[in-house]
Amino acid sequence: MNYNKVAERLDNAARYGQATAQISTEEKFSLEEAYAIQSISIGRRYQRGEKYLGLKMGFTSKAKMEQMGVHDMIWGRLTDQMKYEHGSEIIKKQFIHPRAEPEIAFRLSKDITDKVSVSEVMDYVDSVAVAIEIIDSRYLNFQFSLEDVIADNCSSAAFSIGEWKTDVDITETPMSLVVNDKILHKGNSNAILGNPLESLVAAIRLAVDNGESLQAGHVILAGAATPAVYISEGQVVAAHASGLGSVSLRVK
Ligand code: OOG
Ligand code: MG
Repeated sequence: MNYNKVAERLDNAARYGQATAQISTEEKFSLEEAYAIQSISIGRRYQRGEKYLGLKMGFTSKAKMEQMGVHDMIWGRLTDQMKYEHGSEIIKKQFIHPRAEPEIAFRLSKDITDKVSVSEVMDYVDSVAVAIEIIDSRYLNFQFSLEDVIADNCSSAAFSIGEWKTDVDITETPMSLVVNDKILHKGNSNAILGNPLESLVAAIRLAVDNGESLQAGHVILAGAATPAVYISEGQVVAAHASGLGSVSLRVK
């Protein structure tokens, strides 16, 4: 398999908002190869000047695994181009078939170079927030294998983070996804691997194992606690988490 070619194809699909066929139906490839392609594809974004902001975890809840028919944890990279301010506008036409999902975000207080345990991980976090993630698979009909979605940087497209808060326990936090003031999905942060801190620990382990840097200020999204919903023009899409408040985006 020509990794560079596949990476270019996925990067272009994201850049120009144009779906492409699944890679795995053309050629089988391994998880390791999928992460190699992701890394090259993200490298193209860095070449264009985008900055690495942190990591996102995927398929850390049953709700998400079942919705997408994929059953293993995945991780991808976040860049500054994906970041939207709370309350800002997101232009649907720039995406293919975007979906929104509610998440918990962690911000690191110090650089991390080694694995950490659940009991010590909060020593490395300065604050937590509610977030909306916009995922936009670059594959036709939002369908993919585990390898496909990893190569596609885990469908990462955009995210918005609410107010950063300190001293909020987020282990069992009711969360919801709200569109035009209507609650479409209710969930709980404990749906994320039983405790979102487990997702953070896993993200750190994966970053350390793969030589990905984690520094003070970097952000980690723990994965959605509920299924994702397709978004359309004119909507206000919000994520809410008890004790963390809300974050919203206007879809144009
Ligand atoms: C892959 C991304 C999964 C999550 O929070 O579980 C993800 C997808 O569903 O397209 O971001
Ligand atoms: Mg997500």
